[in-house]
Amino acid sequence: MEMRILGRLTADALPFYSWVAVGGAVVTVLGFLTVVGVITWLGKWRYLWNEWLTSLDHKRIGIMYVVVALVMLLRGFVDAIMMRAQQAFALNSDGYLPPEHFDQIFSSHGTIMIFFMAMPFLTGLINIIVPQQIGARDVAFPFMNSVSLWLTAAGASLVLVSLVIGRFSTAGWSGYPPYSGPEYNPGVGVDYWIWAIQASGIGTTLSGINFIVTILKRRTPGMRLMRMPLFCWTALASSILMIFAFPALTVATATLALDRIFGMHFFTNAGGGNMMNYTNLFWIWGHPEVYILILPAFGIYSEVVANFSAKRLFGYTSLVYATMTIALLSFTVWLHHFFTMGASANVNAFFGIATMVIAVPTGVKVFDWLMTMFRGRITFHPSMLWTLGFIVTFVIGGMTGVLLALPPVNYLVHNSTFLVAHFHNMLIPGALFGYFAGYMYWFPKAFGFTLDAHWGKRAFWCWIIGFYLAFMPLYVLGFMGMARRTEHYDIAAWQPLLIVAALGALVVLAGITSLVIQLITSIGNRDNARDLTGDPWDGRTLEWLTASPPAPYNFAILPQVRDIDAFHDMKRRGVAYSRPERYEDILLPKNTGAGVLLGGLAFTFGFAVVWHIWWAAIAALIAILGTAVARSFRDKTEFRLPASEVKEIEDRRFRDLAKGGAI
Ligand code: HEM
Ligand SMILES: [Cu+2]
Repeated sequence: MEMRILGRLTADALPFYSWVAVGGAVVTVLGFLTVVGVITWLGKWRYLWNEWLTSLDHKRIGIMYVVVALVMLLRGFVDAIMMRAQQAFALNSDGYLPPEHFDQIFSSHGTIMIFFMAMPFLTGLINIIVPQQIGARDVAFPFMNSVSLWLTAAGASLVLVSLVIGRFSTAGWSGYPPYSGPEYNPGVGVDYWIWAIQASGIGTTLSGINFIVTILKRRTPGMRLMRMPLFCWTALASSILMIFAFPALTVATATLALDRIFGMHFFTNAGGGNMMNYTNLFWIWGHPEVYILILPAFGIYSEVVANFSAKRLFGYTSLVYATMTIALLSFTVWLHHFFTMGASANVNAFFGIATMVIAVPTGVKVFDWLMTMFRGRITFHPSMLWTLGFIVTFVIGGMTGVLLALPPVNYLVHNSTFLVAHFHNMLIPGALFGYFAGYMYWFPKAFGFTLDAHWGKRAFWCWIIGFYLAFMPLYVLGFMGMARRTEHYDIAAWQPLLIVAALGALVVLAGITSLVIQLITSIGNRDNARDLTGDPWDGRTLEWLTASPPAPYNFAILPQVRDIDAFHDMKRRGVAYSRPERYEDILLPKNTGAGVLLGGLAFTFGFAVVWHIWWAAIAALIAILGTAVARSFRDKTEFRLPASEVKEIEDRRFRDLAKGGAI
């Protein structure tokens, strides 16, 4: 065999197979160059490196996670619009996308939306908020936090690079063998997918460990578990799912890689393997994954609904138990993703019933949210609108989920657009609306000024109307027999519905545009929208006690908690803003570039393995080990912020508090 220094990487990797693909590559490269150019032009590289990229501050890491999520949301949405356009036109014609390219697009859309939009969004929000809600100064392992971020960024970069060099997977976001195996997919697409997921999946496992230890060990005095805000509980549940579920995905994709690279037979039936092992492993991760995505959103809705009803959350204890019950049950239902595999009727019945049982704790939650609003003084802040839109829409999605959980019904609509409608029904109003609610609710905490409410409301209305237009037709199309991932068709009755769905996607586009306008106008108007008190919404939980944006240490003095809704309670007792006699030195994590380096090496490793550039892969692996070892010999990982500086920062905060009328 001829050995090539660049493995299988040749000039053929450029995307000249289709003009649309060339366009995608050009936009990606130009976008990248523009960002680099603007930063250079502004002379901001040093600032960016010192203050952000190397930062171990949980708030900055969280913000960077959210930036990744928003950028990837745009990319994932472009994919969605392209698919909607293709299906709207492709009656009795090929449309404008060749099948090969269409398949890459649904694969990258699903992969991006789940792994590189939703996951970083929720991880970012947890990072920014949870330490503040439990009265902590940072997460338990700040360096590991940075490593998680950069592993996620490495994975996202692999997906983006596949647009320019080579191709992405055509095997969908779930990558089932045998189609994703070497026999049917000898190219690089599936490899890009595998290594993007490996990098981010390991990052997520580390985040899960980090959040669990933070929540269990870093709570301020008096913050008992049963006094934690609901967002902390859902973050805890989500993190527990991360550490138990993600390894299954890591193993599934790693063994798939072994089949692909070394010709092993984990999933090839003829070689003594079993492809259904992959499907099982994938969904043993995959079902808990949907709760990893949705539980933090439930937490956000809970905070928002209580805050903007000006009431304590109704049924706090039942919400905690419902959350943990859902987390536990989520491991018992994975087989509902492949009822059609042909397990016995009893097996299918078991998993069908287990699935429906989840509707019970979920119903408890909906009931509690409604009761929280009942007789509350409701403020229609945009975050509250996202929450209300969620409650109504989510109930519909939940009911279609119960339908899908019935094996006989499932046989009829399996892999039809009914399923596509169902899971978007859960993921968009269920998860994404929650992240938007959190984004608009906590934005002032992160940046010190509030977001424009008018554009926030417009964004909401466009998203919700667009959502209904885009996805209700898919329920109908499912009953009409339209399979998911259809590139073109010859059934005229489908087309009107697909055109409505495409129009819906355009309305969502208006929603996304509103979000962009909201951000830009709010930044322009920031001097008039300053949050001087750190408490713009008359908040109830501890994150509103810190300044906006918070000092690097969050709390100069760790707060004493006496009640659920700790901050509300402190305000009521008139002790929220008491000053100590004197301040003490505070230890904070020192910045380090090691996380960025590890992310860069993970990217190099992934890219090298994708293209079979073995020497580079081995070099990257050695460098990763070397960096990890070198870092572990570093003893001075913290610095001391002297009490005098703490006092200066706090003096400024109290001046702002007075100016804002809080004291
Ligand atoms: C914002 C509007 C969105 C639109 C218009 C949209 C549209 C689509 C379309 C047209 C498909 C292909 C359906 C088919 O197979 O026929 C699809 C698949 C998918 N979408 Fe979305 N989507 C949106 C948002 C999201 C979000 C927010 C998520 C996740 C958080 C998501 C996750 C997925 C997944 C996992 C797939 C399956 C991909 C596969 O078949 O492998 N989508 N979406
Ligand atoms: Cu499931």
